[in-house]
Amino acid sequence: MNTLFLDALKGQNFGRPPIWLMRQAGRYMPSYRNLRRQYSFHEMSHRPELIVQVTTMPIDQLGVDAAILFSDILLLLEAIGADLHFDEEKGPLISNTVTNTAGLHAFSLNSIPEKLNFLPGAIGALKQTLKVPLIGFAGAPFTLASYLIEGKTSRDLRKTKQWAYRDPEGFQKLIDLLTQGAIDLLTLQAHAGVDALQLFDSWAGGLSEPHFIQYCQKPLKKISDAMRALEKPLLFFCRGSCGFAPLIEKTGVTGISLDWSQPICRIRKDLPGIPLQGNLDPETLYAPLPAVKSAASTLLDSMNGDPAYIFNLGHGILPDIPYEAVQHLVETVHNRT
Ligand code: 1CP
Repeated sequence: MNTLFLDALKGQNFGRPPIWLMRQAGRYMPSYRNLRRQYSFHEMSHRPELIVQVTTMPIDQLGVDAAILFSDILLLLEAIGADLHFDEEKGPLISNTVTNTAGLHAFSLNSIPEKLNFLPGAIGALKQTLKVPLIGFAGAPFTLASYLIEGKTSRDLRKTKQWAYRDPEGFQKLIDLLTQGAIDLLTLQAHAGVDALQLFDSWAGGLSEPHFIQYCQKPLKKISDAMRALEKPLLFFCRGSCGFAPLIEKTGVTGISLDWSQPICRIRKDLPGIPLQGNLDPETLYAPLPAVKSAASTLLDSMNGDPAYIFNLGHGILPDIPYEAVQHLVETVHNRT
């Protein structure tokens, strides 16, 4: 078993830094695109044998040091009652959006175990074959709320923020529901055997500080306490995590996954000890291969010898990134001694 990733999460990695990549199983991989010609994304994320096949692709083909369960943060919304559809062009769409507290009655956490009953089997099968740790994940309440309210990926989160400002009490009810939903999903994955967890609050970077505290930091503290009780390490990612890092650290979460807006060594100076993951700009991978290597080496040099450092991008791999660039990146990190 390759334990570099779990060692770094304990602050005790004295070897080279581990590398895994957010969205490492996806459309930039030729083998993923081939399989996707045969199956819809819905089928691929619901059939255990396909989940296992896709989760292991980046391990077998790239040799990354951790696997992340092939799934999507929006499956939780589907499991609690959202009418979710992945459109080939427009991305995820939800038709029964919620705009006020009266609409919350349509959603129930009770259906999670039944609707996601395919996950424990897929996780169990993965644990039998993988030689690297398996990461489970969930979307954080604010980001999930944004999909339930906007019905799609939104750049400005207008309806979401309008609700939060107009009716804070009602909006809090939605956040509370989704906080418990995230805890239920992470607990299900923990019981099924994942080694670590990551919470994605992708769109929380657009919040004011008081709203970040209320709708991101406080729920994260609850979720982090629940995962500590289960003794599972939990990483937290949001766009804007560099700026909000001190608030994130206060929650007691195991580690922080940083976006690329600041040098990671600067965050390290302010937050000694806590595991830090990141934070190469994902678009670096469009550069010629020698430039990819040089950017990765600069980042590695800046964190040289840090026992709590995990190499990753500052956000997910984009679908049209050249596969060779990702191969080159992984080799660059692996060749560190
Ligand atoms: O067409 C296809 O083949 C589907 C594309 C796809 C894939 C490969 C979607 C639809 N989801 C996924 C997998 C996925 N999503 C993973 C898998 C594990 C991994 O390899 O990392 C994970 C962790 C996610 C998480 C996710 N989904 C987030 C949070 C992380 C992030 O990148 O910010 C969000 C916001 C989503 C929503 C989502 N799902 C899919 C799309 C196209 C979108 C819209 C947002 C986007 O494009 O990033």
